[in-house]
Amino acid sequence: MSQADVQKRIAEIEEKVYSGTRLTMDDGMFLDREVDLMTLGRLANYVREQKNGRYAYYNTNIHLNPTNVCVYRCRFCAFRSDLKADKAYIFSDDMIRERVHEAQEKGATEIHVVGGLHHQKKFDWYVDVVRIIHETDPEIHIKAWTAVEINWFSHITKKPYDWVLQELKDAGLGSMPGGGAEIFDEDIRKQLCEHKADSERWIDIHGTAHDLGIRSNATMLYGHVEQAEHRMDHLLRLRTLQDRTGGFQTFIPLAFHPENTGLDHIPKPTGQMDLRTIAIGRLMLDNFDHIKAYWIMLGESTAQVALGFGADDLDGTVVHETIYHDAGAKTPQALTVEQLHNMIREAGCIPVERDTLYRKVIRDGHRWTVGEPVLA
Ligand code: V47
Ligand code: SF4
Repeated sequence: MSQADVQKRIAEIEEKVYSGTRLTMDDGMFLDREVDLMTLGRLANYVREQKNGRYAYYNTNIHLNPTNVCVYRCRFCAFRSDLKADKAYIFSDDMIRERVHEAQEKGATEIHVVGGLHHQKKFDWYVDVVRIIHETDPEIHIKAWTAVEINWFSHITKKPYDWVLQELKDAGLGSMPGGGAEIFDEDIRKQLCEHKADSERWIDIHGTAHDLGIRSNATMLYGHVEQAEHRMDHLLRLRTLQDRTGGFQTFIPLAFHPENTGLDHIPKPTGQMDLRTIAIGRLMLDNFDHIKAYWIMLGESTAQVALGFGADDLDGTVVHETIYHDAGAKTPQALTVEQLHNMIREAGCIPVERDTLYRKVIRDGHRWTVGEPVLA
């Protein structure tokens, strides 16, 4: 493409972005392959400001990975363990209660629960994890179990997804995290995680959850063996489901961390790629309210800069993260609210503490309540 043609095409896309016209697969491919980072950032920041003004959200949360024992062997995963390996662990009921007490002490509004698929545990154990948290603190929002886990529960109980999800909802489940999406393209998925829930199942489970009133997040694992067309296909499949249900809250691009994985010959994605992926996500997912720059995975510096490239959310204080730290993340295990505020203010944004459902959190000493959703 000549330089003049590139400029003409950028002008067409700019026109679409400023008039709120949906971008096509071709537009997305052009953005990914031809357009420089600063142009992507300018356009993505325009959309970000239309949707969220200068607000930048964070939440006060804590992680719980109840077991690392997993039947699957995803090539990108450094977290999983075989049952008999030294690093294998499983939380007892009391350890779960202790984690909830720690969350309460820290004023957390959310507990984020994902883990391995422990083949010796029955579905009741996974339901009990949710039930124990809910009984220990009925106020804390439980964001638990990815679509891969829901698919496993359906497999071991031989019950449909809506039954599994309703059981979990009745036990106290509030919403679902966005993990397990990886890359939807079937060939790439086969190379990464051949046996676990395929993309059709992942999409079906999130659609079923949305129909039951369970909101969820969506992720995309990038920077491994995928190419631009696979990322674009992934984004468009998410956009299609969101058109039908409106149940996704946020999109979280996840940068591949190679250390201790079966793909450790692949270098980590660069800062350019991180920011480009955030910006393209913001531009293509016109029906998503939020784009999350997960600081644990991006690092504080890139996450802060991402607030000017389409992202409006940093995730949270995140105590006890293991999935990324097992895979070589050099970020701290937790950030204080003051550190998050400073990061956000320095980026020229206004910090807003949100709950899992993006409602404003109002604090009075150690107590908290939620207000209305905050959208510009
Ligand atoms: O499904 C695992 C990814 C996911 C690696 O919904 C890796 O708010 C990069 O989904 N390098 C789990 N990625 C984490 C997740 C998540 C995280 C934060 C917030 C939310 C949310 C969801 O982590 C897995 C997989 O896609 N993952 N190993 C790795 N080495
Ligand atoms: Fe198991 Fe999840 Fe790791 Fe895959 S990514 S091996 S499903 S823990």
